[in-house]
Amino acid sequence: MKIGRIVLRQIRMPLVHFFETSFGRTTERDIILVEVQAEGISGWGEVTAGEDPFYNEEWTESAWLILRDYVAPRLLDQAIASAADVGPLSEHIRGHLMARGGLEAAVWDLEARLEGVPLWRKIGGGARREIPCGVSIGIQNSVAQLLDTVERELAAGYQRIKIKIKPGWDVEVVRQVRERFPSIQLMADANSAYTLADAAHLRCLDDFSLMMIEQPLGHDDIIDHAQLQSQLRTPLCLDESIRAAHHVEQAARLRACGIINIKLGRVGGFREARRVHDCAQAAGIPVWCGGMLESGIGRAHNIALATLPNFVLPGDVSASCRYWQRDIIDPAVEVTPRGTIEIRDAPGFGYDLDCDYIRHLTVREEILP
Ligand code: OSB
Ligand code: MG
Repeated sequence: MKIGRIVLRQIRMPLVHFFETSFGRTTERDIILVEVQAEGISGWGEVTAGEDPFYNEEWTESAWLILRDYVAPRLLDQAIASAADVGPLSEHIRGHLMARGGLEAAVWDLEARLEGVPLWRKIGGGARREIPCGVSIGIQNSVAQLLDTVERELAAGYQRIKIKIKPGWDVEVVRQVRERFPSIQLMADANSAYTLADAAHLRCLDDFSLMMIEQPLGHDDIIDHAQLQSQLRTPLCLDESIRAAHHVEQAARLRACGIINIKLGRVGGFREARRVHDCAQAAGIPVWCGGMLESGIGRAHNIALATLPNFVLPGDVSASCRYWQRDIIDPAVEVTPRGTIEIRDAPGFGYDLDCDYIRHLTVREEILP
């Protein structure tokens, strides 16, 4: 396989509803789409970086420069045996995994399309025909609004509810959600808003039978999480801290968490995502697929990833209509009344692209070389 052309596009998409985490509020996404071409066929990937360097160090602008100036030149006109060879071509770059992962995922999609097979098969997935879905609900303007939203998502069939927490929006909010919905699968995500000094406060969350508490401490920490885990009954789940399989080994060795959230972009693409998955499975740690408010392309990649066997818990991959008035894929991602997404058998990531709409949303484009 020889990639002759790479097209970078930045699209701007307003969210149906703002999404607020402990690090800020997002109302509109600026997403980089990566198109790779070979033998007259295109593969597509999505860069999952945010608009600002607040979730991790990457943002849309940094990803654009890294892709254009460092990653794309290494891949263009280079013969590669498989998409698994793409990651190593940019291993000399420190970090910037979301930028690198967007291109890597595009090549996996391309390889699957060239072979006429679904992406889930290409990556070794297919352990299930439908993936279990939960929702991630951001910080709201009031608890009443949050309770209404939880109710609506449960009525739509979603199997578990994740709420975002931060200091000042945590124990009392969780208490009220739990009181109103005593038996639902419930969890909380702090996006690194606490330190070990908050351990006693976080221990209050042990009263609410949460499935897990996600990334309460430092974005790059494992050791403090291990110490906190030893003081909590509720399992911790690591998100930000897991960027590679060796972080899973370290977390398992230290007993820093009971569960891991895998995000395709955060770990730099499918090759590393599979290693993270395999490593967690070997350590007896169940995983689920996280989300980054993706457009349909990233969403479809996530669906393929979540068919690997150890993705046994409901993830954050949900219906397009929760984010977008109109998605860039056709059909949009839909959720069954059972709270699942059914996988598709068409080649590549399995959905058609709405190219007219992508053109309409495009604010920047560059064709390489
Ligand atoms: O921590 O999982 C997170 C969104 C942006 C940044 C970080 C996170 C999230 C989500 C949203 O929780 C998941 C989604 O619905 O795509
Ligand atoms: Mg998270």
